[in-house]
Amino acid sequence: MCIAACGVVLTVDQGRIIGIRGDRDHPISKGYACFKGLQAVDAHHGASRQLHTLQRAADGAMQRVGTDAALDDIAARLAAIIARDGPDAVALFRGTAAFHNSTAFRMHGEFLRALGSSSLYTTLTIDQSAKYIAAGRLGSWHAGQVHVDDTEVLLVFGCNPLVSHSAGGMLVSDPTRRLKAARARGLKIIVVDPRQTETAHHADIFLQPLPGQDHVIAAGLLRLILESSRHDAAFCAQHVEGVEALRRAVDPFTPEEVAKRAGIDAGALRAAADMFALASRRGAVITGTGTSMAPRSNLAEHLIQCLDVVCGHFKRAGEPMPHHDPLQPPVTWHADVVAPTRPWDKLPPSRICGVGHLYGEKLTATLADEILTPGPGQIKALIVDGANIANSVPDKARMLAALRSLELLVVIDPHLSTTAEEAHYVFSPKLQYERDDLPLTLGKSLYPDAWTQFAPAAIAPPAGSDVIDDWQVFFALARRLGLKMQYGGQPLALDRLPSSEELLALGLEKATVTLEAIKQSPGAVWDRRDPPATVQPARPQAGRFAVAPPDVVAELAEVAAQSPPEPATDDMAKAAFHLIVRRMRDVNGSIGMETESIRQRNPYNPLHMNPADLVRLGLAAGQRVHIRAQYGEIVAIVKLDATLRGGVVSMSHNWGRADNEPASYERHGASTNLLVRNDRVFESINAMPRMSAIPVTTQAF
Ligand SMILES: Nc1nc2c(c(=O)[nH]1)N[C@H]1C(S)=C(S)[C@@H](COP(=O)(O)OP(=O)(O)OC[C@H]3O[C@@H](n4cnc5c(=O)[nH]c(N)nc54)[C@H](O)[C@@H]3O)O[C@H]1N2
Ligand SMILES: Nc1nc2c(c(=O)[nH]1)N[C@H]1C(S)=C(S)[C@@H](COP(=O)(O)OP(=O)(O)OC[C@H]3O[C@@H](n4cnc5c(=O)[nH]c(N)nc54)[C@H](O)[C@@H]3O)O[C@H]1N2
Ligand SMILES: [Mo]
Repeated sequence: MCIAACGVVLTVDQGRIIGIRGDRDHPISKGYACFKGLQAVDAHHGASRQLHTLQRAADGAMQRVGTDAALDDIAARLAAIIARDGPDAVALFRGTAAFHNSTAFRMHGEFLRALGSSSLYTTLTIDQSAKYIAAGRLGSWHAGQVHVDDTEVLLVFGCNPLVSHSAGGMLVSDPTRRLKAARARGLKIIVVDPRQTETAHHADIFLQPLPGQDHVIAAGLLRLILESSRHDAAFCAQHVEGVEALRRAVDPFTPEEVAKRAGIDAGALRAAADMFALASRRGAVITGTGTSMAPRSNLAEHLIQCLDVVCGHFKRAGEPMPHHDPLQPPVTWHADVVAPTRPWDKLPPSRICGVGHLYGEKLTATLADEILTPGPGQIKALIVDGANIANSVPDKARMLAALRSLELLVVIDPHLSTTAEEAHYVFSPKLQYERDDLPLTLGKSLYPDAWTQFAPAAIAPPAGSDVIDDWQVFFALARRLGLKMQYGGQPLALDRLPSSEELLALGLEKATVTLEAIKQSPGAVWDRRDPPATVQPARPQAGRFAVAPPDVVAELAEVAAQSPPEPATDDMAKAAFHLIVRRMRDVNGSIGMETESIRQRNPYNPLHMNPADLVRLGLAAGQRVHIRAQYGEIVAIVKLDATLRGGVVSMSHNWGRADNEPASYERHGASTNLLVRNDRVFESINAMPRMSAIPVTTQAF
């Protein structure tokens, strides 16, 4: 249910899961599993699960319908839309739950290709898409970063892997034990976060800035490192373009200037630069949603990645590589730069904002407007798999209006989510232990050591239910539409329903192992090379990092020219805060919210506030407050959180229902995406809205 993919052992009795525990023999998670993953009994057998195919009746109520009848009608409507408006009018949204489902994941692309539609949207473009922009502008190191087990210093910006299990390739499963072990062998940690997070508790240096200042802090760190020549000059000479231009661009960001803007101590900034650059030649930066969701996220991500670049913090020739991901084609890794490609420079702009598409996906922040704006390319039908976009996409009011205006909305979801409630049809999918699956793989391994494991269906779906595999919806529509489908590079016959296992096997066309071989081993499978593969020398045609491209330099100059806002003093300003993002330990987005045992511990999403702020405003924990932003307003219950910087409040996302009535807050929570507008504050290129560091006021209800 989350990227960590911890190994578990199920106890099954008469077709029901009756127990679940961490798998002690699993090479990565070693018995570790967290609370949310251990709620499989309730998730699979609980009362909140939707077991039938549903259709919205004329009066708006959801009623049961036969799965085949639903598919017949959907196919007929899709055919009419395509004939009238072209295939791009049919869009698909892939959400978190579908990222954790290999057959669905693969089928999405094949289905859209067969339709001829380029309208693929996923959560990636409202997540850490700044990382794609940074790689496209700066370039990337072919052999990758130094892993947490080998590095001497970690610099963490806006990421809390001890709760999120989500520092890809670094700290995923069992993060606390792994971090403690690394600390015991001497790892130094620097954390930059407005909240003293679980991760920050292990930090040697903790900077607690105002949110939305990561670009300023990174510029300041770069200045300190370059000014004192503590960068890796030899590495830069060989692999980096624009160091002098970068030096000039960060010059205005003196420690005192950064301290003033970001609200941190200049001495602590100096100490962080010393620790990151001087004390170590082996280090790594980690960023997360905190940096990617605040304004100027693309600039921040670029400058933070530049810290690794100027210090030459990468795997060098001759160093061992981690195990190869057996699901990926074999790769020889080199100690050189994959040149920046800036693919968006060659693309037409989106008709809404930002670019037309990014690495094969359209931008999710533009989805509502692509549905609402008439003209060529307007989306008329949308299939949503494993996402709750009514809650998760910024600017909820506009997203809801868009969903309601669609000619056809089809949702695949085990719950009547806020999104499913708006749908014309809802299909009920098999859950994780009812389907055959392989762990997620996105090109590069998400795990510090690559592994894979066949997870066979452990139980059958509930008797009498209509539950189907997600991929079957697309397969069945393709058959009805008479499409020519491919799967795993081969034509896929549509006259015979394949098994999921067949599809998994077909999907491994680039893997170094067959599904049969993976199945031979009941546990996790490694592609062990003995001796392990090592990083090969740079290739003659290798690229160079571009640390100071003109658009980055121009944006930095714009920032330098803006004077930081004066601290406000009036009464209203006392109630003024920055609202920042945070993950809740017990749910993954909204996955788990409907599960009874999880709900009991987390009935709603509280607003976290620092005790001193509460006293200052005369508020108390447990009290209801209005949260007002420039573009919207919600209600929440206050929870004490002494780890927050004063003046900063935080609240988790993807809660709330369509009506967002204050009266139902204790049952459904409130939606922070009502406070975000996607047509006002967004980044260039990727149209990333301002989802963190949102100015708000809070007042007693
Ligand atoms: N339990 C649980 N795990 C999850 C998820 C979940 O919902 N629950 N969601 C999954 C998903 S989809 C994702 S993308 C990952 C995300 O994983 P992370 O990025 O690690 O997410 P968070 O734990 O919210 O950490 C973000 C941090 O950024 C800080 N922050 C906020 N604004 C700023 C800022 O402007 N600057 C800086 N420097 N910091 C800031 C917050 O205080 C917070 O500590 O987690 C995944 N894992
Ligand atoms: N304001 C704000 N908005 C955010 C964020 C934020 O930090 N702040 N974070 C963003 C990020 S990083 C992400 S990744 C997105 C997440 O956005 P989404 O992926 O849209 O959100 P989830 O809430 O994870 O919704 C997952 C849905 O999948 C359903 N589901 C659960 N299990 C299964 C299954 O086995 N199969 C299928 N088919 N469905 C299943 C659940 O019932 C739920 O409705 O939200 C983004 N939105
Ligand atoms: Mo995410």
